[in-house]
Amino acid sequence: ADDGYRLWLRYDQISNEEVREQYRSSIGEVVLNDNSDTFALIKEEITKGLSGLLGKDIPVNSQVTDNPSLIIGTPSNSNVISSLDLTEKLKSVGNEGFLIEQHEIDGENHFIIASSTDIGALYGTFHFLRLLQTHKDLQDIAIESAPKIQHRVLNHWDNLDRTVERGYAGLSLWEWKTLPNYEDPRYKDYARANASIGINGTVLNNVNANPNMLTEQYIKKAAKLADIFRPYGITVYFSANFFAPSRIGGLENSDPLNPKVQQWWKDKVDQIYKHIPDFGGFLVKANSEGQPGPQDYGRSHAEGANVLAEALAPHDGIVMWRAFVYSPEQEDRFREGYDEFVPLDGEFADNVILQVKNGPIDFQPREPFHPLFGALPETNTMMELQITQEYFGFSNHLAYLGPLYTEAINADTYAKGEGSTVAKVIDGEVFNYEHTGIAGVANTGTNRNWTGHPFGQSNWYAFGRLAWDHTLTAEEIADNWIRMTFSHEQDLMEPVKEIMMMSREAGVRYRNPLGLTHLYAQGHHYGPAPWTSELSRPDWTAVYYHKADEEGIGFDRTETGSNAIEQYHPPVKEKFDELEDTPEEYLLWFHHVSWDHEMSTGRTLWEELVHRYYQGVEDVREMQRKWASVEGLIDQERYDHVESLLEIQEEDAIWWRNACVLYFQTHSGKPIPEGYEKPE
Ligand code: GCW
Repeated sequence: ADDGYRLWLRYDQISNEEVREQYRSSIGEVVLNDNSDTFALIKEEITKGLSGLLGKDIPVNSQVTDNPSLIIGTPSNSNVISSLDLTEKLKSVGNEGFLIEQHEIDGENHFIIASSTDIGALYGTFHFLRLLQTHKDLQDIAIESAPKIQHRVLNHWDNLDRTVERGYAGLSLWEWKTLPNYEDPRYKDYARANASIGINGTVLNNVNANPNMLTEQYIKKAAKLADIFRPYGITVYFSANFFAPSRIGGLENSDPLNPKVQQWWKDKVDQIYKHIPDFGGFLVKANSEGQPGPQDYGRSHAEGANVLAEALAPHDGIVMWRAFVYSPEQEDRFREGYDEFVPLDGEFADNVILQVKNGPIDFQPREPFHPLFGALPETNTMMELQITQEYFGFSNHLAYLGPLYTEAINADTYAKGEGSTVAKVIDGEVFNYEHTGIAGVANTGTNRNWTGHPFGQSNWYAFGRLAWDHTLTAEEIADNWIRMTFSHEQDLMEPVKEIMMMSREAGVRYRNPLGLTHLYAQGHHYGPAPWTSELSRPDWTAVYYHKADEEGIGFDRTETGSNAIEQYHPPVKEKFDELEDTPEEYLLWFHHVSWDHEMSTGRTLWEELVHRYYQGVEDVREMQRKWASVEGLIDQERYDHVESLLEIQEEDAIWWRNACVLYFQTHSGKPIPEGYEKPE
């Protein structure tokens, strides 16, 4: 049975004989010295990978025999690597980067994977195996690879009782009750999967943080995980509850300006480093959705963050401070992150990184980029993406998020003129940030296949690949993932790639077309409830976001409305200011538009809205047809699983369409245009 546990690291024998033979004849042995924990893992991985893919055991030696060899090493553990003139190149790829090259040594052509560090060599090994898994030609290979972003971290919204906030793939992977004694083998598999895509950090617990995470008991448990993750290059971080000093430390308050509180954080951090010498630092959600923070004492976010930063600085730890703040009093939630944090630019300590969600609201199927990107020249700024599908049908729906991620990171902020993309902001290029980072809210859990939906794996994969190299396209990543996860057959590749590439837009169409947003049922965020108007907070209702009335629909964020567009640099601001210049995907994000407004298709806005909702359902049906065409080309287990989930997705798409169309019709008062089946 194939339950998908192996993720993209499958290493089944390459069925294309020509390709297999080429690899077999050019790799006669592996040469390495397994004198460190990481090199022991490299040996394990390459042995497993080559014997699987090539269908033949490849010997591992510590010196080159006369075979064509694959030499893996660093200048300090390999004579061959140190004898080649790689110093400059190795320097330029840095601490985590690597080189993959072919060299003639004593008349024989050998491959080398070289790095200045063990971890770099591990990344190079995974990259090399990926080349084989995707059947790349190795002749004259010359790869220099280095991550563009320093901190590539998963954020687990895992609670200490093992429930996972917005988790749809079972329980938390961390078995707190049996740690630190029992090492679930899955911990290692988790680390390996992350290392294979370049993820180098993990925040173990939910940002809605239980203060107990910072007690000695949990620190010791986490230390065990850190020990397992370390040789894979993965650093452990904790989410910290800002009131920990008073909640678990016995102090009177948690005021960041209270010297006792400051001392408490220093002692706490020292204690953590005793158990986890390479601890990464804290992630903090403060004064957001009921979480405590410095504002409870009249202090600013910077004053709060800096106390933690100061405690961490001597250990080279960092604080990832979230910018996800909004309050019910404000007229436009869109504006709040920017309004709150831009005045603090320059006040944060050097080892603080502000963690900003990709869009200004909350991980919606489509958002314009967050205006904080490009607005903080003096504050390290990292991006937070959501891998778990909170607003995308949980693990029931197929939604490949590669296109969402690339849309967000390739958006141009114009902060320093054209080409100041979000990618270049977060990789530090635009403002010369000292620390750079990208975070993904994990979609992993104890499900046999890790992510619930078999295609959920592709989002974890895409996040990691983009975190390493944001110049990759969503399509290239999908291509690699399909080859590694399913197979290389054209008849499978084509339709599956098409399904993936259309799936995100389909999800936008049947939920929130034309820039509508947040029409979800409150709380669970699965199904539609565009009619919600009376909740404990106005900014959690749907009517707050769509503002539909008899005249039209959409949120006016121009000068006549909340003027949120002023937060963007020109010409982005001008583009969103003018109804005619606003791309239709973003239309209702920025304008309240008449139902009769003529769209580029010649349809009225009302007709276009209806059309898109119907199109979304048709897209899902198209995905079903394409999936049906691959039956027999992959194992039946995964085929059936996806097929059943697509049935649910079709039903849900119809539910969304009908709910939204019928509800908006109560405002537009217009008939469903001819030719569409009647919603019920
Ligand atoms: O997306 C919203 C979620 C909350 C989450 C919050 C956040 C962890 O609905 O569940 O809390 O965002 O990002 O802090």
